[in-house]
Amino acid sequence: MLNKKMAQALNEQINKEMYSAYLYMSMSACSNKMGLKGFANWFMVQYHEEMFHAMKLFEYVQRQGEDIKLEAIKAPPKEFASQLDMFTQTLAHEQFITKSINDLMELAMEKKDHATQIFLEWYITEQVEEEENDNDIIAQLKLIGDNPHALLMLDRELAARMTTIPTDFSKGVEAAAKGA
Ligand code: OFO
Repeated sequence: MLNKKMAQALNEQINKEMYSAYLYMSMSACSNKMGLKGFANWFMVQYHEEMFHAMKLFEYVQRQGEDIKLEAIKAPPKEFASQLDMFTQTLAHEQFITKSINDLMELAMEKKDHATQIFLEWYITEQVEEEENDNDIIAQLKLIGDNPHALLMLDRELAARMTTIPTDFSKGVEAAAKGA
C-alpha cells in the first residue's frame, strides 16, 4: 500500500524517466546524422536504460495496488551543437533526476514507507554511476577539443557499449531481470 502523495510522485517519476529515454533517443538521432555511429549507439543504449528505469517504477506502483497515471511526455530538443553539448546537457539532466530521486526518498522517509525506501535505493546507486559516466565522457571530450581524429577514436570506443538490461517487459520487469 502506498500513500497517495507517494503514488503520485512515483507516477511523475515514470514520466521523467520516459522523458530521459526520449532525450537520449533525440541525441542518438542527432549523432547518427553527424556520422557518429558510436555516439548514436551509446545514446540508444542509454535510451534502453531509461525505459528500464521507467518500467521498474511502473511495475512497483502496480504491485503496490496503485493506479498508473501516464501523462504527456514533453518534446526533447532536436538539435545539439556538438557531442560536448549533448553530454553537458545529459549531465545536467541526470543531476535533475538525482535530485528528483532524492526528493522521492525524503518523501518515503517522511511517510515511514520502508518498502519504497528499499526500492529507491537501487535508483540512488544508479544515479551515481550515470553521473560518473557522463563526467568521464565530458572530460574526454574536453581533451579532444577540435581534433576530429580523436573524436572518431572515441566514437569507435562508444560503439562497443552494449545493452545489459532487459528490453522486453511483456512478462514484467522482475521476470525479465531474472531472465524468465
Ligand atoms: Fe538516466 O537515470 Fe533514469 O533518468
